[in-house]
This record gives sequence, structure tokens and C-alpha cells, in this order.
Amino acid sequence: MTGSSTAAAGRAEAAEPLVTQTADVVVVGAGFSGLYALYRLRKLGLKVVCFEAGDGVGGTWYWNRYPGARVDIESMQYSYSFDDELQQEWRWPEYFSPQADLEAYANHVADRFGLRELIRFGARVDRMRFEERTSRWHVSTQRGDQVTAKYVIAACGALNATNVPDFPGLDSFRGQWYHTSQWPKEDVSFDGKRVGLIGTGSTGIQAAPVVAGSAAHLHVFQRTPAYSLPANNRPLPPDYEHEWKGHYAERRAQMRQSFTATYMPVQQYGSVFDYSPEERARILEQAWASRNGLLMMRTFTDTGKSLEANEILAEFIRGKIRQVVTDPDVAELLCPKTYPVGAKRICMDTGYYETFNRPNVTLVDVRANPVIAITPAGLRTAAAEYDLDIIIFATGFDAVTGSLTRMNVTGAGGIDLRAKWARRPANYLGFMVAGFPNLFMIHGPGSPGVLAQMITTGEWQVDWVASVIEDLDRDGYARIDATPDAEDAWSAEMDEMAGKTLYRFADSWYVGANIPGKPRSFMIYIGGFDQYARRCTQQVRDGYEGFTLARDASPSKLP
Ligand code: NA7
Repeated sequence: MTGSSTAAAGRAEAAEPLVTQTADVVVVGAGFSGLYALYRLRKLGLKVVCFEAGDGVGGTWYWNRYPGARVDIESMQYSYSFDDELQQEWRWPEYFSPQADLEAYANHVADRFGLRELIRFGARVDRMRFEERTSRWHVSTQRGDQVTAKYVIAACGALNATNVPDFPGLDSFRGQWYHTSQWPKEDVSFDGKRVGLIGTGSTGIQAAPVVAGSAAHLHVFQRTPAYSLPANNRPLPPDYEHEWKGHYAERRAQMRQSFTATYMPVQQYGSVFDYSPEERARILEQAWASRNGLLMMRTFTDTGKSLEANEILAEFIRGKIRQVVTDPDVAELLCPKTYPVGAKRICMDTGYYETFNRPNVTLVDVRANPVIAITPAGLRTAAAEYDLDIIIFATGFDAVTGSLTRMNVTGAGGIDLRAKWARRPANYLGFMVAGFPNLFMIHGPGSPGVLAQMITTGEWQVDWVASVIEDLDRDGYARIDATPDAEDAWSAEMDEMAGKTLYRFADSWYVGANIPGKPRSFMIYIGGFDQYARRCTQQVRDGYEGFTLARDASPSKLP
């Protein structure tokens, strides 16, 4: 989303809309999971149509082209595993790929496997309606496509629905404004400009050092400081790449059997309280140098579980911030003190804290003095006015559910997904919502989603859905639906697990706290990808326990 003077990234190619066509499956989204779904379902001989709002593939890595955008999981892992030739031949230039390399990879995959022809670009789905009489989904797009299909796979992204806070006066702003997740393809120049950056999550932390490099002045408006580790990104050494490629088969298998779907040999040291302060410091220094927030959290067995243990780790990170930032007041403002480390996503940065030592950068505390309005000349907080030429909103997403609820989805009996999810995003196994038959979510609420490595888990989820579709079609079923009881049990299990973790001590987007009015619940399955995968596989083996399967198109039980 950008100011009116600037072109948005996702302008549509002029392609004829598909009108009243039929397909076996509609896939929503041509990100990494959507692309793999096309590959997998076409192999089953199904007729597949994909609608993609952007004019290119890559999903998150298509939209998030803001300065400094980079993945925070190393690329040898954050990549497809479904084709060995692909993973052997593709070369990642850096440990942590920048957006452009990830987008190039998505394009390569789309071309290599001939997937582009299945995708309708510039086609934002704005209505999905389940028709009970025929057991078919009617899917339509803003540009006029209308396709009827037996199944829908919603691969529309957990971090896709842009959140621009509802500040009064944005329309009156005379400069340019951008949301980082809808960054224009054209270069944005900050030369000589007074730039305001709102938001200091993963995105703001990546953008700030790059913007500060050329802006006349950068004001960073911070509401909550993040815990951030140095990425230490660097070119990928050939021997490292070679070593990985020689072990891909077993490492990918290990990833699929791990908690976060990552390959992460970690030396665990037991309780942090078993060590003297000097020993702890030495061990934490090693973890700090490892460039891995997950590893940092797991070095000791209790820093992710007990507040007292966590505080030792948090204070270690605050010490790092104080070492780097020369102005002690600015350093204190940058130190997170109101929530445990790991309870919000740990960020990875390249020179973020150093940025605040630059003479052209000012940190503004908008917790103490919130943003009140955008003005024609800039921005007003409760304490001061700031004249700005460019405002960057790094203010995140209506995460996990927003991409689904914004599509106007109605299920059996005409129930609206937004109404169904008014209290919480109820679902079963993270795949299905009771009353919305034959609609499968990828990385939806109730799945490990953003707490695991999303390319690998996306592949796994797509494989699960594909095998369900195979079963249903082979055995002549018209529909599958989750039962309300199974959904309730899954919600209870999710709550029980989340209630034991430190996540409950933070107002994060994991619980919907960043969106005013969004019901608060921990939306992500926290039991680990390995356990999740076993559970989903077992439910199918147990004869689709928790689901109803129907051979005719009769109405399913309403939730
Ligand atoms: P995040 O992590 O949701 O960060 C958004 C930031 O914007 C965060 O610092 C927010 O402060 C801030 N924010 C949001 N609304 C406001 C208002 N109204 N006023 C001031 N500041 C505000 O989004 P990102 O894009 O950085 O990262 C999303 C994920 O992408 C990330 O976790 C990785 O998985 C990749 P808050 O913390 O809510 O006080």
C-alpha cells in the first residue's frame, strides 16, 4: 500500500478473466506453498487454477521488497526439497538471501516446472462461496474471474494482510508513504529526504539501517523495542554449500522430524542456573555468534520456559545493545523490558543498533507519546510535530487469519468466516474449519505456521492435502468437513499448550494483539512441527477421525 502518488507493486497483467469455468481445485496464492500445490496437484492429473493478486510469483517474497528485506533462516534450509535436481543445481549466493534472490528462485521454480500457465496474475480473490446443493466452491476475483471447483486450497499467506494503523489525516499527507509489504518495484530514493519509519519489528529493523544510509534524516518511531541478534550474513562459502548438498537427503528428513522444521544441531547446556555468571556469559557468547535466534533460545533448557531463566538471557541481550549504542538514554529505550525474549519473534539485523549512533538518526518513543495524527507536513505525536517527506509503515499484518477473512468466504448454510471466527479462529488440525467443507488452509491458524520453517512445512501440508484429495476422489466422496467437536478439542489443546509457554506474556501478533478488536487467542500450533505432522497423519490413518465424509452433496452438520 502506497501513497497516491506512487505505483503499487502488484499491478495486474491484462489477461482475460476466466468466466464460469470449472476446475477440480482452485489454489489461492502463488507463493512458495501455492506453487508447490500446483506442481503436486497437476501430477495427480487434476485441473488446477491458481489466482494470484500480484503480477508475479513468490508471495511474501514478491510483496515484501522493502529496502533490507531478507530471510532470517539460512537459505540452504529455506528452500524446496521436493526435487533433488532443483536443490542440487540452485546456488544461493548468501547465507541469508535477500528478497531479490528469493523472488528469482520462485520465478525459476515456476518456469522450470511449467507452473506459470496455471496462474492467473493480478487476480485478487474477493469472494468464495460454498454451494451445498452441488458441493462446489464458487470463487471470484476483483477483476471478474469466476471459477467453480470441488476443492479450494487457501495458500494465501500468514503474513499477507497489510496493517496500516488507522491514524487520522493520512490522506492529507503531502509527501509519499509506503507500507513495507506493498513496496513499489520502482526504486524509492531517500536522498536528501526526511524519512519517518513507524514500527520496529523484523521489518523496521531490517529497513532502518538501509534507509539511514542515504536519508537526510531518519526518525524511527518505536512503540515496543524488539530483541534483535546480528545476522552476520555473508557470502555462502563453496565448501559449506558442497557439504550441505552432499547431505541434503538426510538433513531434509531430519528437518521434517524436528520441532521447527529446521536442521539445527544444538549443544544444550541444561539449566542456566547450573552455571556461574562467567560460565553463562561464555556459553551465551558462543550462541550469540551462531547467528541463530532459535539456537539462542535453546542453548539452555529453561530460558524458553521460566521467566527467571529467560531474564538472564534477556539481560545478556540488553548488555549487547548497551555495548553498541553510545548514547545511554537511546540504548535504554532500545532495550526490551516489558516481555520475555522469544515471546515475540526474535529479529535478525544487520547494523540495526549501530544505526542509532549516526548523527542523522533519531529514535522517538511512541509508547510514551503515541502517534496522534498524520499531518500534511508529516506526523504528530502527543509530544511533538515531525516534518517528513516520506513515511514508511513497517507496522506488520493482520497476521495468520487476515488473508482469509478479507476474502469474503461463506461456507455451508451461508455462514461467514468472519462471523465464525468472531471469538477465535476455530479450526481442526490447522487445515479445515467446520462448516467450510473441502476448503483447506496452508499455514492457517492451528498449524505450526510461522513458528516453523515455512517452505518445508508448506510442502508437507500440501502433500497431506493432496493425499486427502486422492482418497476422497478415489472413494467417490463429494465432501470432507471437520466436526465441531474435533474443532473444539483442537482449540482446547492449542490453549492448553500455549498457556504453559512464555508467549502469553507478550502482546504480539501471534495472539492478534496488534489489530484493534481482533479476538485474543494464540493462533499457532506450539507443540512442534514433528508432533503436528504425526497427529495429522494419525487422524487419517484412524479413518479420518474428527472429520465427516459424505458421498452426496447433502448439508453437513452446521457448527
Ligand atoms: P511486526 O512484527 O508486527 O512489527 C510491527 C511494528 O509496528 C511493531 O514494532 C509495532 O509495535 C509497530 N506498530 C504497529 N502499529 C503501530 C502503531 N499504531 N503505532 C506505533 N507502532 C505501531 O511486523 P513486521 O513486518 O516487522 O514483521 C512481521 C513478521 O514478518 C516477522 O515477525 C517475521 O516473521 C517476518 P508493537 O510491537 O505492536 O508495539
